[in-house]
Amino acid sequence: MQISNELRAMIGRRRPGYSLEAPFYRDKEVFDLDMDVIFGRHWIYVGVEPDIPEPGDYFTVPLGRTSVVVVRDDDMTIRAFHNVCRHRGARLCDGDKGSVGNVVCPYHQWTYDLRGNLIHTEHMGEGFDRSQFSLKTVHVGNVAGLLFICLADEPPADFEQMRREMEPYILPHRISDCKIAYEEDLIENGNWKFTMENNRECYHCKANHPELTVSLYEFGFGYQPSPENAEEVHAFRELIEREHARWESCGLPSVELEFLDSRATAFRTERLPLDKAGESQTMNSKVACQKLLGDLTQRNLGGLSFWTQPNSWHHFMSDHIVTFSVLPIDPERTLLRTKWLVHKDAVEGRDYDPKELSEVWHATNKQDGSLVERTQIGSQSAAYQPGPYSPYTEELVEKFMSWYFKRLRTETGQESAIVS
Ligand code: 3BY
Ligand code: FES
Ligand code: FE
Repeated sequence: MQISNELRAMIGRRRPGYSLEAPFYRDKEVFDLDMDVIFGRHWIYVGVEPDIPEPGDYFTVPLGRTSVVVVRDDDMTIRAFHNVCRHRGARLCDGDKGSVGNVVCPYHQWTYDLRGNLIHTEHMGEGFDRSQFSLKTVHVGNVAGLLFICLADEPPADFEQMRREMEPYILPHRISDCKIAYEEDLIENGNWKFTMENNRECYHCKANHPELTVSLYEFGFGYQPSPENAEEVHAFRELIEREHARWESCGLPSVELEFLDSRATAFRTERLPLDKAGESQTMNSKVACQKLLGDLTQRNLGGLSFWTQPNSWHHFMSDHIVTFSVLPIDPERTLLRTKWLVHKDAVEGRDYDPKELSEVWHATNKQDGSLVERTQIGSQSAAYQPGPYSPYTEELVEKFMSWYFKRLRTETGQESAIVS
């Protein structure tokens, strides 16, 4: 994509450790570049295997003006296609989710099988070669049941490393044996980078998240560490080490992995203790589902978190999983798609109550949505100028932004390519 000299200069003069110049959160040119370079050329987290348990099940993913259909075919393979008919371009699948035998275009009924082959058309004549009009495919990546798509012809090859490194962490929670107990789409009135900046820090947690901070340790998640709190931070690090040893001895990898810098497919993970009962991110920090995930037998396994760039975070506990996908709609609106997973044999009403299960993150998402909107509004005032990130509690915000700029510069040819 060609970019203007102004944008090129703005990318070039980004000041590390500071929030961005206002146009990065508002301008259409920046948004188009984000959709091309960031969302068009990286692995984007979109959903989970239990979204589509049966052949013919599909879900749609809105990404700016693009829509992708993720579908399970008759052989149980998960595939993804552009949600665009090869006849005259009509949107094929409606709604967020559904189930089909074949994909039939509502306009003139061109019909595609679940592998994207065009198998039926009327009035196109004898010589019409349907094989030339298959649906356009999109790459699918699967990390232990977490589904990613990549719109690029050649996706970043380092996805494989992320898969290899993350599978041992995630597999014990057995996503493939889960069902979605609750899901929610929230439209945040802000640029997607505000959503991500907000997620990468917990500086705001104490004042804004009464429900989430029931189970979060004050010094966990980069919540309040700073030199003034050196003693508490040290004690928390010791607790982490003890808990890691306990969890690792039960076969649960727990140590932090951080690859946020040098990779196209950047991520970070760590299993952290939870406060109070230490079982789950709930209003009383006890499990919300009596049936535990996979073969897990202990409830107090803390929370395994997995953060990916550009667009997701996930929390895995002994009883449930919460997973978040950030999907830009336009420069000033972002869809946050959240799913709560429990064991597929857990019975609603007996083992869990969807309201209790989702209470903490439902409230937290709403609070974060208002913070994002507040920042969108404030930062568009003439008085706004980029402000400094805390070197203690906003370190991961800076890491997100430095990755973002590295990717922009690499992909727009302002820097020699980094290894992917
Ligand atoms: O969900 C997260 O990963 C971050 C860290 C803790 C709170 N939060 C919004
Ligand atoms: Fe799909 Fe005509 S646009 S069949
Ligand atoms: Fe928050």
